[in-house]
Amino acid sequence: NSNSNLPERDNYVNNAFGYVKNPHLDLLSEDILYHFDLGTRTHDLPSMFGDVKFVCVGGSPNRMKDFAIFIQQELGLDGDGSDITDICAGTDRYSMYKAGPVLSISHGMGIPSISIMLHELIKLLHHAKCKDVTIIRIGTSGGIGIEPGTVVITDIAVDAFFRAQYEQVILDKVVIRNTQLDQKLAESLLRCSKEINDFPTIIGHTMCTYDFYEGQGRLDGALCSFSKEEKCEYLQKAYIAGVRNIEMESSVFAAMCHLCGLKAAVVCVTLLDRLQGDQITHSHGVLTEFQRRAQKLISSFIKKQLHMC
Ligand code: R2B
Ligand code: URA
Repeated sequence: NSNSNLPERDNYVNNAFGYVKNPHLDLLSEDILYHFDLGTRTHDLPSMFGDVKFVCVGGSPNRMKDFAIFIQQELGLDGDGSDITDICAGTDRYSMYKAGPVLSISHGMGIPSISIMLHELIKLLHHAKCKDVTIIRIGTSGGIGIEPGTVVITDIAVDAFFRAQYEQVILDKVVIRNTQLDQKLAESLLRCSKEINDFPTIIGHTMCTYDFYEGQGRLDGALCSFSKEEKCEYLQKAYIAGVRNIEMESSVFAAMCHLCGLKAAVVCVTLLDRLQGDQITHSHGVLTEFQRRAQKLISSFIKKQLHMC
């Protein structure tokens, strides 16, 4: 049906040449990673990033800086945190920090923002000749029917109709992409959390939406055309479909990592239970402690992978 506008399944050949799947890239004499303010002519990407084994991404620049400083301490690396500086300081689109084999990058909010970051990140890993990289999104989310502060490890990302797919518009076609995440990685992360035994952690489906308010069935946006009953009915349906949390990046993250052959996980803490309300009412201190939970889990996982514990 190549001439119709009906959705198509992806038909990428999984070529063996690393993470990028784009024959046109080889024709470029220089590749400028515009939103990172990095490039293949201006920067020695293999020497800057060749040792990267873990990439952690999250929405906020400050949170990703804190995470890099935390990882530097946890891994016992040299430095007191003052040497953790923004590699993308030449642009304020994204921030990037490196602590040994761990790269920590902000991606902003929503699918378009993370998608641009992932294109440039995957090319960066390719140019730097990185191998065996694990990528983890550490995020926040709204829970459904679970205690706020619970960490949800995503098995599959679903859309607003609870379908395990991501629709990418390419030229004038809708292409449907798989949003399955690495099952073994999700289970190792869950085991890690059970060992820490400090906060509740579960595996579940994550619903990825295009908006925080109407798109997540909130009654407290600037616009709302549905009743409280309709909202509750929708969230109950989501719960029955296996959805345990809602956020705004997991579907395209899962789809792109899957197509590029990157081992990927999504680990989000829930800031509230959407069956109880829409506003995030916990104090700043409580929310910060919640966000540290996912960071603790990832740090302990990385240490294990590096045979440090
Ligand atoms: C979680 O939190 C942000 C919205 O507050 C969004 O980036 C997401 O996925
Ligand atoms: N992030 C979201 O996308 N939704 C929430 O409810 C909380 C954080």
